[in-house]
Amino acid sequence: MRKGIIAEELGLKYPIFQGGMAWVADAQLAAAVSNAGGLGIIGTANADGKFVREQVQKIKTLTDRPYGVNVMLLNPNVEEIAQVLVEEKVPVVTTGAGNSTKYLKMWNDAGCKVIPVVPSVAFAKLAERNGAYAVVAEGTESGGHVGELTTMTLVPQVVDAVSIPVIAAGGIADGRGIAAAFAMGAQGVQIGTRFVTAKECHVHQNYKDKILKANDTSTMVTGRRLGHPVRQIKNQFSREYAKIEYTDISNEELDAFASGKLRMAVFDGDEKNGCFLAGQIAGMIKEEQSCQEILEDLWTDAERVIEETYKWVK
Ligand code: TUI
Repeated sequence: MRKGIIAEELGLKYPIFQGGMAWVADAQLAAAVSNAGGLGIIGTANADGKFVREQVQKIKTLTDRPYGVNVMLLNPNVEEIAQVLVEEKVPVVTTGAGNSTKYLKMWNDAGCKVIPVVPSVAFAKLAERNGAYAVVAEGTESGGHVGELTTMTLVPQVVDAVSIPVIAAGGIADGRGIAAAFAMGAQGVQIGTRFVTAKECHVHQNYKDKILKANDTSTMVTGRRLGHPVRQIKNQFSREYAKIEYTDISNEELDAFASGKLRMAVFDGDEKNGCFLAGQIAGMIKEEQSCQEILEDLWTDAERVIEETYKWVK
């Protein structure tokens, strides 16, 4: 199968991005994905500029292939990080959880290819107007911070609304998802949850096991009241949060209740108190594999699906 324009322009073997997952996607995971022919993306969550510079310098020692850095726009250190990415001449910058307008020019001027993650047509058009290279249209099936629209409805509407390339995300973990994304007009995909279980991913084994044991209804969304809906695997933490979310608890107390819980999941594997971000497709992921195995498997599976589905229109 031809790898397509976006992969050619970015210098990738496969048009497959690894999501820049908060506290999960470090330089080690991103380098493994880039070395295997996808686009590895370092997640920066709430980190500071120093941490991001160290991660970028580390990935430069681990791979000669293109890579990206995701900027979480709710991060109070975003200005400092934006500058680090310019100084380090990061090839691809993706953004999430907010409006990237303020930073697009400085990153474009520095030669970074900027690819905002968008939850709606309006944000996709805004990104295009401001000079984005492409957009990731991310459906609510995703793990972590989510919008309202599904991948099935969002991707074709974004494809129709903009002329820049569209990458589909949310609910994709195998060749069927990739084939569906191509059918909807996307030129590539971004995958998160499946890479959490990658052998090169450093998360606590309990986090991987939660995904490997999940089924189709294992995730839920909390945080709508504060305007930051987050999809995660159901556990004691998510149930307790849901129980208090619409009581008379103050916003500050609610925020404090969730603070640090993702790190408890990632680093301590705290099954009761941790917040295990994962997408709705977690139920499909049944084995730990290397990044190379994941990418090869995804691509051969997509080729097979596309050949087989042709019979339905012949
Ligand atoms: O960003 C993500 N996923 C994330 S970020 C994250 S860390 C976090 N920490 C604390 C609170 C919330 C999150 C974990 N997972 N995905 C990309 C994404 N961006 N999905 C949806 C959006 C989005 C939402 C609103 C993009 C733009 C947007 O604009 C709203 C506005 O008013 O600017």
